[in-house]
Amino acid sequence: MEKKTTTSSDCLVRSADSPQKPPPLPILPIPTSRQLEWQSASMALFLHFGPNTFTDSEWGSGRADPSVFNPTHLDAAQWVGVAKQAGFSCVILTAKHHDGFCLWPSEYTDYSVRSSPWRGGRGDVVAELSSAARDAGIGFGLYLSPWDRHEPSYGRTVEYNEFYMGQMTELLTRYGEIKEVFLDGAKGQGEKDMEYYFESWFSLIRQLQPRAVIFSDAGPDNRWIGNENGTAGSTCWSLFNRSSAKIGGTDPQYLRSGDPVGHDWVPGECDVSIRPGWFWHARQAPKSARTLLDIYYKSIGRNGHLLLNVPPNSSGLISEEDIQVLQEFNELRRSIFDENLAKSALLSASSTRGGMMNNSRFGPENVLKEGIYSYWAPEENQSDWTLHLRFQEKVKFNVLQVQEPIQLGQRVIQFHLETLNNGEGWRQVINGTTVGYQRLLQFPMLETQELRFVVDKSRGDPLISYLGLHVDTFSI
Ligand code: FUL
Repeated sequence: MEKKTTTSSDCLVRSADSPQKPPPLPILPIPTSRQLEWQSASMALFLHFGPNTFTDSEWGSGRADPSVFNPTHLDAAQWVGVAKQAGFSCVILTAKHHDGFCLWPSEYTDYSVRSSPWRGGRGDVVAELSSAARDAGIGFGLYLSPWDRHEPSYGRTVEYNEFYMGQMTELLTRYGEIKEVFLDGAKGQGEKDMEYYFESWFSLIRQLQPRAVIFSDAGPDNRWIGNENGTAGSTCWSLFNRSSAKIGGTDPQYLRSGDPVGHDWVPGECDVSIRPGWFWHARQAPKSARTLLDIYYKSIGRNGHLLLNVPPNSSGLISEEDIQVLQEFNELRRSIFDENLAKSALLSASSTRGGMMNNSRFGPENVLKEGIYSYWAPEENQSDWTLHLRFQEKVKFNVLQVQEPIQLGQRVIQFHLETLNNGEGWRQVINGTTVGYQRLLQFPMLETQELRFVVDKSRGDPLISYLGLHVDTFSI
């Protein structure tokens, strides 16, 4: 009998018939579907607006006359248009800030737009903004301050919780879909002592708006990052222990970095204002586009979500100088990230789940496809986890972008990049900790024809869904 020799094309033909290896098991905790949707939206625009806008204050006393609220040119479509053009996928409005003034006509207080001259007392900012956001196809979220300096029942626990939940119900039933409910933990010193019934509030939000993520210092869905300058830790886990956090009193370092052994999935949200204050003040100017780019690297680039505040001014519009900065910020991001130099590389991996010749769906080429649902997975039980990139000619870059398929858990603990230099062999050039939804690393310009991305430590087999090499000539 003639001996049959096997060719590589035989292998491919045979492999096409053999069953596919399924995805690896997740490593818990993993995100819920609403958290996944929120995380992939990446950036939201925060809108601080209310009597403070007209009285040059930040923490209104709750005693400002409602007649101060009179934005003569309010145009919610302009706010939403600015957000959309600058690449933001959601707008979040201060429906009520600490001063207690309601931007919608609440039935539980007369301290609202109803008592103001704006639109003859028949206006509703929440309604105008929610409908503008819907028309533009972007998400809508709300901030309802627990601390209320106007409401007389504040300080009487049961009464105020009833009042607060009544207001929350109005907001979550009148204005269509709500993507995020933002609860801050601020409270002035010496304020009346009282308890907030957070568990009841969260249950109510789940009942009325099951797709909305709930933000607070301690989650349940996303956590405050522990500072108001938009900066996540350079190690940043979405893993967290809710039981170790207290709204209004959590260690900022724990919030910044998360918890590598946390049992809950509570990713960080980085809030920061484009201006020094949260509200608009005539004498304040916006940050530069380059400063926003730096914030982008330290929030989005560290597995965070960026919530950038752009406060409308007293005429009811986002100011021209802020729009200018947002446009520039958008252009900077596009010119850095639209081109991925890794796309011209020949890719290989130390191993591939299901075997290279088995027509595996986990091959290294997946790291060049956008999104987290296609990814490279190594074979099980390996000691080496490497992606190798070879270029036809030398490439130059100074930014690395990496993503993990977080639907299967956050895994990578530590990684590095190494380049092959003529005669000198492989040289480690940059290293980092944690990846998560997205990691961006900046470094001095590198020039090389061969490159390895190596995972040094991981909570299980590492999975990589995207690898980008970019050039940033703007950062200082
Ligand atoms: C804090 C508030 O005290 C600030 O005024 C601002 O609204 C910020 C986003 O949250 O808790």
